[in-house]
Amino acid sequence: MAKMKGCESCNDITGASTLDLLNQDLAKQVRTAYDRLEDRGMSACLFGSGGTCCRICNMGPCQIIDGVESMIGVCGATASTVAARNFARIVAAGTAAHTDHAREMVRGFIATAKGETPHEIKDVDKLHRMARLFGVETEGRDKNEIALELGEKALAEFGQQEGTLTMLKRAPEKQQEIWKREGVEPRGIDREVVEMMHRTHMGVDQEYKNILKQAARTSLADGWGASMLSTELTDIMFGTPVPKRAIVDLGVLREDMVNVTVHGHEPLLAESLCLAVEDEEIRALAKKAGAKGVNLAGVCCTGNEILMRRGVPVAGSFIQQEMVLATGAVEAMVVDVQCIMQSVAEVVKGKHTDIITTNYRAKIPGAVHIQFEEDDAYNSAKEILKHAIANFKKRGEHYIPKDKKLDVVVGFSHETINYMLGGRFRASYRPLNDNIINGRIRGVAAIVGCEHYKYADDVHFTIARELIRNNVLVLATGCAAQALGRRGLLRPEAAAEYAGEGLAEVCETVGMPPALHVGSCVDNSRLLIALTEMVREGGLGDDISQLPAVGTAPLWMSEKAVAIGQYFVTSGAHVIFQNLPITGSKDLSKFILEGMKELYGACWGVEEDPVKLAQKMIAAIDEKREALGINKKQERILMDMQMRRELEGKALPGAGCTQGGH
Ligand code: NFS
Repeated sequence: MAKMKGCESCNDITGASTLDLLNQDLAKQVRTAYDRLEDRGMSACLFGSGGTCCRICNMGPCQIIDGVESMIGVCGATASTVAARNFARIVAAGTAAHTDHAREMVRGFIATAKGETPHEIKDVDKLHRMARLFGVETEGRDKNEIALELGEKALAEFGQQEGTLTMLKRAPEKQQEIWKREGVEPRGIDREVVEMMHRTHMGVDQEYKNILKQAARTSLADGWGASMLSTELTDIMFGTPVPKRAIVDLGVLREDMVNVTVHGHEPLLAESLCLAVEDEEIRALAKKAGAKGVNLAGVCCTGNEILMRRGVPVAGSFIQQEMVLATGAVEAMVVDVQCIMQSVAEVVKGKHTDIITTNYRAKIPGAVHIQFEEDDAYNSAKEILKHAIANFKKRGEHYIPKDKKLDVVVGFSHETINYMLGGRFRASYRPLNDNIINGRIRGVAAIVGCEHYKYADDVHFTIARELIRNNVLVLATGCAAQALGRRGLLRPEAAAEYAGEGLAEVCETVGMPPALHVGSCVDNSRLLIALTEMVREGGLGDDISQLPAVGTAPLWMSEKAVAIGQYFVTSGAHVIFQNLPITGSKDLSKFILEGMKELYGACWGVEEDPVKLAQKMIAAIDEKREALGINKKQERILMDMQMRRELEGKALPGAGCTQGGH
């Protein structure tokens, strides 16, 4: 295994446990993405990085140089057209991934309502709220009956051809007006992706702003459509997350148990595995194999889903998937869809570990395929676990990092944030808004998305530390949230260690960390709702673009991250990435980095240096504070006893107790 960037101390991107593992001989033999990056020995293609490599027809591929007459496409396509088409296709692909995930969740939700899965409708309050939104009658009806009708209406939104998506109605009115004015209200979820692919086919839409208009519409079909449907229906089915303590660390693997890691995205599989590990037959089989039981641990966003809802520990994020296997202590890595490196099958060669693919849509050479049958979910899950148990006795040389287990507090759904600051009986965002207005909290920043291998620094941590130090409350999702967890920012104690005075005061009083884990990538839709609630609460403007709120997905790797960034921008929130594949066109860059603001009230930003990126986020927040007239240097009002008592009455439910495990 190649030396990782920045791994001289624990000041690295993967945490102390990974460094411990990397120092072991067995890990040194494993080849990871770091090695492959090094072996490639060439820098990334400039045309690809700049967005100006066109391969959508067979007259090319054409490499375009902006402003050079002889270097336009064979068809005449200019740099702005090609870069816009490529950017838009990234948004479409990211949206498609969230859409297919969401569709499976809605289908699972319908099957659950029909009693065809081992799951049940758990959050009846949310079921009723969603039913009202979708015009489903709730009076005198059984929860499964309501869920069935809701599920069918939700499923219809994927193939809908006319009208607009129901969830758009949840947005601030002004946002809805902007979308109507700009003609970007999505009609149906699938329709927008298909139209985006058509319009970027050879010889169709060749005006970059018009292409980007459809990209905006497609992204809204993701954020306010697919992703939001997935989050809400998954919450109804598996429970809306509430704060709980858990562990994010490679060291969660167990010496004395069958280790099964669940990697991917759709929680139907992971939730079924969570039920099946408790099965009598499975327990007995594990015992017979000499193990105390089956230890489930998450990887990537599936990890986030069961971490948030069940407190199941997370072994590693995207960047650590190969390292989890390098321990030699995993009996099976069970995967479904998205963010699974093909190399995992290579890493386990010669080891007792099996990679088990479970979804007909995602197979990997060298993996064992056991189809997860949704209509027989429990037995499918048991079959997968039996396969893993059979490997336990074959476990050979292995190493599990010890004593470095990092505690986190997770489970900050948008409802939790509501209760947390507003109290159980007066749930509201008022205290958050008040603390922003009085300056204790400067603003809110979302740190979301992936990780990758290109940067030496601990980018997520560096950005978060800078924000927190400057009294900006951080909301994190996806692998970024896990990265912050590994570096200790998801503990309530981190407020005293890292936060500025005002933010620390609020965090300490409520008992919350200065960075809140809000969920998986699909759960970025929770942030849209949180922003909407802040607008609705009043005092911070009448649309999302006026809020002192900003987002980043610095280490974006997947196309999904760009779709997410685009739906935030189209919803009025400024978003800064470390890079975007648009630099090959001046016009397109100008439009994305400035012009979009005129249309949606927000635009993209790019900054490679993490500290400068954080400072730009703070500057964007200050600009909003200035416009709202709340940026005046306020005399510091220290909380008196009365104020403290009021907030303490709203102390975070569960944050102080241990609810980890399953
Ligand atoms: Ni998001 Fe999740 Fe991680 Fe990136 Fe991949 S797991 S859905 S895409 S890498 S955050």
